[in-house]
Amino acid sequence: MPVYFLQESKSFSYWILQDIPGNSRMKKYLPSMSSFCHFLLIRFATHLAINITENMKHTLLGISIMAALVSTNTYAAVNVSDEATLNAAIDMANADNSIQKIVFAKNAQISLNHPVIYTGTQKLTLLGNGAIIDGSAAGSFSIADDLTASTEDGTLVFYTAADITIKKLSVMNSATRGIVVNIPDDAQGDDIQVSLEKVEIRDSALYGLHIDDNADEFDDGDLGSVIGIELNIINSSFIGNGTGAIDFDGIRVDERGEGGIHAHIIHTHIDGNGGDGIELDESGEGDVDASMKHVTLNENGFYNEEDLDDGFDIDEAGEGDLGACPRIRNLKRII
Ligand SMILES: [Ca+2]
Ligand SMILES: [Ca+2]
Ligand SMILES: [Ca+2]
Ligand SMILES: [Ca+2]
Repeated sequence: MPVYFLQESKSFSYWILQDIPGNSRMKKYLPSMSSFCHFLLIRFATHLAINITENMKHTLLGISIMAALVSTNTYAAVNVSDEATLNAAIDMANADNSIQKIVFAKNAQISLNHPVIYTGTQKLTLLGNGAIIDGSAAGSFSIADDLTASTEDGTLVFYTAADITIKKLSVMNSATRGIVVNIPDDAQGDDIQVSLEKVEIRDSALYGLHIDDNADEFDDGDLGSVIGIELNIINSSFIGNGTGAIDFDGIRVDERGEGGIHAHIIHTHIDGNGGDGIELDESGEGDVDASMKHVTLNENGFYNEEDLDDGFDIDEAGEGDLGACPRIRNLKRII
């Protein structure tokens, strides 16, 4: 009569049922499991001597999912609720590429004194659960005599070419840029995907969202990585950013070198930003392909009264094409 046993998979992301001739191997597995799993297995020990019916298999598989959820490798082990736990979670993800998810406490209010910087190489999802991050004390920028501003700071900064997904998170009052994705110059492989759902970036001094694949500090020149950028935004808002200096947009994408920009935005407000509402700036090989549906672009571009900016600005240069839907008016320039 077979005896079934819960065996840890090599990836530690799920568990499988295995037919084992006897239960003597159970103790061998116990030290590598969490205490929660120990408890489950001790309970199962009373059932191991009997043949397991189809219903029991379902029960075991159901509990196996619970086991996966308590595995420390499925997400950072902290429930992010303040600056210390946010930094701890990001530090864990920076050090352990099996951590791909960070979960915030519901409606957490987080004030930062410094930028939070992700440097990992694995894709990462931030589940905000309605949390609000206030970046008014995080980072700084300088303004030159010609009124151009420069900074390396942002409230949330991602130095990575891996996919970034952010859901139900607000970034408010950033002293510099709200959310920054800085793509390494030597990035290889697939395009980076940046996906935002129910994200609000409001009242940043500089850019609200900045995705930067330009090697130049001031985003001049044509040097960038060989990968492109896919930006997907749904049910989000970018409001009141770019009020600290000239030419800072609600959303800014700088793409250089090989690769293009593919931006798809749905049910989103991009309003009241000092520079452009959104600027997609591409050069070198690659296209700009943009679509918007149910998006507002109201009252942007007011900061510099001598050279008003736009709702939607697309720059496509070098080899490649421009495709946009629906019709876009008042394009600032297309090279
Ligand atoms: Ca590129
Ligand atoms: Ca601009
Ligand atoms: Ca390009
Ligand atoms: Ca191009």
